[in-house]
Amino acid sequence: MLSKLLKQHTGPLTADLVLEPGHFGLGKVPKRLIPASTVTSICGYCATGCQLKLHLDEHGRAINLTPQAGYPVNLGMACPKGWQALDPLDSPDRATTPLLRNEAGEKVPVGWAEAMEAFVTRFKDIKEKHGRESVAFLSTGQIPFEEMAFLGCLFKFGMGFIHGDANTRQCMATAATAYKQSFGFDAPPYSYADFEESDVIVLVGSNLCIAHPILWQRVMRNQRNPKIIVIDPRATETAQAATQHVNLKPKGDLALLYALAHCIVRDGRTDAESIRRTEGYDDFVAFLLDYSPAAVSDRTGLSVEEIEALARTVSEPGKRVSWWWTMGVNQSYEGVRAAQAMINLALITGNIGKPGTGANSITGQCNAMGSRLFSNTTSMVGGHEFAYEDHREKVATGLGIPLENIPSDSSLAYDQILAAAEEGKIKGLWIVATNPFHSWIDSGRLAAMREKLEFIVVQDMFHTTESALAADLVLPSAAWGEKDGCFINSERRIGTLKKVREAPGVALSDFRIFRLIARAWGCDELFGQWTDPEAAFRLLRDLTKDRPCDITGLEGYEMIDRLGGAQWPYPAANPPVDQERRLFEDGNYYTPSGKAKLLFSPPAELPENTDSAYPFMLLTGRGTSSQWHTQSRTAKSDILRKLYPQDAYIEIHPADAARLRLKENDMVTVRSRRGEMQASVYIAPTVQPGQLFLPMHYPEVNRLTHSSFDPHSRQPNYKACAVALAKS
Ligand SMILES: Nc1nc2c(c(=O)[nH]1)N[C@H]1C(S)=C(S)[C@@H](COP(=O)(O)OP(=O)(O)OC[C@H]3O[C@@H](n4cnc5c(=O)[nH]c(N)nc54)[C@H](O)[C@@H]3O)O[C@H]1N2
Ligand SMILES: Nc1nc2c(c(=O)[nH]1)N[C@H]1C(S)=C(S)[C@@H](COP(=O)(O)OP(=O)(O)OC[C@H]3O[C@@H](n4cnc5c(=O)[nH]c(N)nc54)[C@H](O)[C@@H]3O)O[C@H]1N2
Ligand code: SF4
Ligand SMILES: [Mo]
Repeated sequence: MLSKLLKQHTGPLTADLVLEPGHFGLGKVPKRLIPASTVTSICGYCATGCQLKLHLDEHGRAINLTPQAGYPVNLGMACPKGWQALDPLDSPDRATTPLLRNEAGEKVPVGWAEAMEAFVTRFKDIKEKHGRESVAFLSTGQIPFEEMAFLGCLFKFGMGFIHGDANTRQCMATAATAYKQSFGFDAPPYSYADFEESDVIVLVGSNLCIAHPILWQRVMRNQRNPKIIVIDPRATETAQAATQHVNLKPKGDLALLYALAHCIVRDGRTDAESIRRTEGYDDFVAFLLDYSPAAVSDRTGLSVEEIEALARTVSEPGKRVSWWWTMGVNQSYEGVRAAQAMINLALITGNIGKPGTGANSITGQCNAMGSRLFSNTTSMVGGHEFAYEDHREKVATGLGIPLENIPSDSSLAYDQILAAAEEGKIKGLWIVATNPFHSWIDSGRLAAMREKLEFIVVQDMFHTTESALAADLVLPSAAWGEKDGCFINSERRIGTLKKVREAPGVALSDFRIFRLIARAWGCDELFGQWTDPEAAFRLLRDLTKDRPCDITGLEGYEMIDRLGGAQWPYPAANPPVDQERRLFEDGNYYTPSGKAKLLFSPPAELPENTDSAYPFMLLTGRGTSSQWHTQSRTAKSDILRKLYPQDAYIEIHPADAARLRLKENDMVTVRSRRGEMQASVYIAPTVQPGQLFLPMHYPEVNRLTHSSFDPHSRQPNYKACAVALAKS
């Protein structure tokens, strides 16, 4: 039944399909129901960044939507989440008023004045007693970047704290770090057109059909009869639809990618011109000597012949090869080096800066790319660094904020913030548009940590998320559709979203909440220019001058819409003309030398391997195209709810199921060293023997996962831990 469900709902629905006359049996639409007008908005779920056309009634309220036909991203398509994007707005679970925990421990509705007083009194009190390192924020990749920047600037430059990180750490930190180290700036080089212009498309740890269905449609539009290779331990929907599935062992990627480079160098299938634009080639060649196909065969689970053949395919002279990766790479204890191993392959074979090529990280959340440039967490707002004095001076001048307010210290990373909370060093936490009590790795630790925290504020559109339930103060926020701003998609395209609904009750946009907080904290004179999202956009735009992400040529929201979205860079000095652009066509990178760096290190051991007590390797990830993360939104749509299994299920190989005498739908207990959960059995050869797969959308899943991190990016290793299975 499950596979049938998955099959039904992986593909996109097109406007034509759904708007076919009489499709809903309505016949002719009565005149009075014809919407008064339409506006466009970028979808608020994934980083594909599809544009939707919202149909408004005569009061300007969105009553329906269709995908936008001419937009260069989605070309008239949307996936089920996009089609149902308005549904969650009407949910009875919406947070409609601030809620404050009283002395009896109950959360009671309060007005904004009382909420602000509690926020300021409690956090100021903690700061006075314990200093500027005692409160942290955890934010998101899912609100407009004007709001993210406001939060980051308010917290660090206005309220005077240091530590803040975003849930992009769970998601994109590896790609961001890999690009920064290799190219000198966090710069995914591609445009979606490259999917259509490639001869060999290699998807590594990416289930595109489920996670980015519209990008899969872009692959399907490729007229070059491409080879589509999926490197994934699971036979995912994408692997099944590809021309080749490379069924490697979990975390065999780094060894495999080095072996591919070994063969390519050995056989002289390199590109001398491209290598001249790199640093470290000789050391890389020496390093690769140890990575012959035979040497990595065990580690990867692949035969020498398979590896040799793959090396030939990804280095065929005259062919355009593109590398694409997502969470199967990023969420690993050695994700940065694995990402860089793909960057290295692209560089040594000359597959960069040309149509249909690239080492391309596909982002996750609608505004993960906005978070990377503007959240003021790991990097300073506008693509700057806290550590550089000239960057601090530029940001201080640009924002009209005293230089002494700009810290030079970098923030603790997400896991370090939570560890500091466990140790009692961080006493206050402000969680904005993320739900870590469900989504963070080894989440049982958060429940314990909660007891140590003096004050938790959760700012969310719902009061029922796992994190909101744990909060002392809930700040009700407007959602996508109820506010303005911009997102940046995976191919660096900036697009606008629009307010087409009123927020329920007294909920306010995150932007307005930050303005209230600035006033209540007493630092609003620093943020006088942040009057509305578009004013903030202009401030931020001007900050990007002379950075690789320079967007000074963009006048404002109207111009972005007129252009069909705009990829960065878009400098005023030299505004680009093409609608779809890739980086590095001139072979110049953003490093001081202008050359890209070839970076590598030996593969490390799995942080938690299987053993006799915990004999299965647990993989986690996305379940269906209709489920989103912790399900706060997708569970609120009657239509989406019908498209996916309601209760947790675990995928197990038929041989393992037979050995354990398990039948389809049997209930099992899945146990790791950290926690356990119940799930029903789904028997399928999609996983290899000895491996199991759990979709991340069920709250118990992260009770099992193992707290281990990439040393360079500090991204969690969500996709490999040891578990045991027993019939319940
Ligand atoms: N429907 C839907 N779409 C989404 C989301 C959602 O929640 N629902 N979330 C969005 C977000 S934020 C993100 S980050 C993206 C994620 O998009 P993806 O990364 O494509 O999704 P995942 O299922 O997390 O992981 C991808 C694959 O990695 C594989 N994998 C696991 N371990 C390894 C390994 O060691 N090596 C390799 N090569 N592969 C491995 C898994 O089997 C899985 O098939 O999706 C975005 N799109
Ligand atoms: N085991 C396992 N765990 C994983 C992963 C995995 O593959 N396996 N993937 C990881 C990845 S890649 C990601 S990105 C994370 C996602 O993890 P989370 O970010 O925790 O997941 P979401 O459910 O998207 O949470 C977003 C929250 O913001 C709220 N919200 C939505 N819009 C707004 C708004 O405009 N304003 C405010 N204030 N709130 C809003 C939603 O109601 C929701 O509570 O999960 C990670 N966790
Ligand atoms: S593919 Fe992503 S951006 Fe496009 S409609 Fe679906 S969720 Fe929205
Ligand atoms: Mo993500």
